[in-house]
Amino acid sequence: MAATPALKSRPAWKALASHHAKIGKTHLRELFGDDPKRGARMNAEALGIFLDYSKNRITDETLKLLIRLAKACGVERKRDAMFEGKKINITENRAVLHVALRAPRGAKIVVDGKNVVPAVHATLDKMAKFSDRVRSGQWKGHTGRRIKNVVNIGIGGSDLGPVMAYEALRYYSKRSMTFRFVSNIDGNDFAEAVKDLDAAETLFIVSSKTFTTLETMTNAHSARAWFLKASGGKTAAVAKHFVAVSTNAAEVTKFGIDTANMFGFWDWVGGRYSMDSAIGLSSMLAVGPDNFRAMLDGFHQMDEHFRTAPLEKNLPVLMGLLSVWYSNFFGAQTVAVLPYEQYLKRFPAYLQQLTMESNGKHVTLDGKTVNYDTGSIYWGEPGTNGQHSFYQLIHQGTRLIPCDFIAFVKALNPIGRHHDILMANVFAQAEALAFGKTAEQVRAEGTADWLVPHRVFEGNRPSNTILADNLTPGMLGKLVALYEHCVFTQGAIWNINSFDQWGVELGKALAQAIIPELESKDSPKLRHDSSTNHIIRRYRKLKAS
Ligand code: G6Q
Repeated sequence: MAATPALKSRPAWKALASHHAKIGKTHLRELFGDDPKRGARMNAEALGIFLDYSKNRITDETLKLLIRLAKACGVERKRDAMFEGKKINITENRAVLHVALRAPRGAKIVVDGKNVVPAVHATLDKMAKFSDRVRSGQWKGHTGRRIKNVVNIGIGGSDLGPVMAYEALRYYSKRSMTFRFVSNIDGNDFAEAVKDLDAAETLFIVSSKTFTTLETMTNAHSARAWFLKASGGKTAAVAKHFVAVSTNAAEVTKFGIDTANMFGFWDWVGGRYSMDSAIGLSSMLAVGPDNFRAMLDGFHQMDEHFRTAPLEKNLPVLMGLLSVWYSNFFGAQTVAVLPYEQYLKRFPAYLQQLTMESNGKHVTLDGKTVNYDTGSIYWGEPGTNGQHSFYQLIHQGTRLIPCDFIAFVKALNPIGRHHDILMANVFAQAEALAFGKTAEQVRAEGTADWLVPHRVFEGNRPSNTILADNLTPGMLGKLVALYEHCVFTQGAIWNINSFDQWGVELGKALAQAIIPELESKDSPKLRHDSSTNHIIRRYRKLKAS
């Protein structure tokens, strides 16, 4: 196999670098001034999602060059390899097939000689049957009462997706049921989650791909102890109140959950790509199987768009390329994701994991240290709240922060003038960031000379505006898949493995060595650096006092 040419020595990259030297400083005022049709032209639309990318610091030439780079880096070839079930996660020798989780019944995706789609649908059917029984009250707790509370215990990919989806689809959720999510090893998380719950009406879903994660297993054991204490120590009752979502049947059995109550998935589903697998059981319990399937259909539509649309009209490809443009040619370190939709309040947190765990890598697929930045830092808060805090830095600070504004035409809860005011804010922010306010304009408002510099907005701060009709389960699926494939596009350009997470694995191992040093009765022999040794001794001394 021929060695992959280094990214920066590719002609397409060099062309972008000299193009950046030419147009990098051009102001959006000028770009819009020179081309009155820019706003109506520079957009792409698919599946009810309208992407206005005209307020980016690009020209038609930039886009052409970015597409050239995508082609040169094999984005299409790599994408096809993923959809075909090739083992593109080379460090773990795994296929990457979250797209199979939402493939329609009857589709064929083969891994190791086996079509995985029938098993996906068998699990979905099992989840649907279970969800219907719990939601209808047919599934009863050990005292014969129906389940009213669902507590998902999981962390990382086994938590962030379920929490985000529950919040995002709350409008569609069963209001007679309560949903809680426990992730942190900090006992406060568990204590507060169950404080006001009646154990006889509570179902715990222990969600863990490996079923060995310290936080999740510790919380699951505490949940079991809490439940047994509240229900008079009846071990037989546990079966009615604990189910598992995992790939590890042996550990599930060891914990004491009947594998009949286990919902499986597969090693080709990465944690951060698993919200549409059985890890989404809490989401299905909240919104029902039909809404869950509608969400999967939205995911699948975006998969098909990513797989088949020409690159220049391909929403995730365009968004991925634009972020590479800012990250690698302007030195932008972050991307702000700003949903003007309260139900998407956990979407930025979800994206933090999706983007940064996937693309926070410092070596290429062939193990060479990169000489360019990878993995933009994604962050954000729902609008308009962010406007009253960190937007200041985006408007007038010294750093370039490209923004993704996400907005919906229709409000789920139309109340008076709220929605028009909300939309006015999102459009106004994108406009102000792009065009700013010049010293002349500030002066013309009658501002005193000394105050003028403080009130000038340079503008030229880029943004995408994503406008969709309304937040349905299907639209949530499309949005998540949009970012999943945007991350894929970035990773393909950077030639990194977006699907492993050795840094996270490290975290899982590190604490294990220190736990016995904190718990042991006798003073342990400490072999850390002097700072770690000192703080461990201090902790031991204070906790004993
Ligand atoms: C996701 C990560 C990580 C993982 C958690 C939980 O891509 O690998 O966030 O999801 O560490 O792992 P388990 O599901 O195995 O408990």
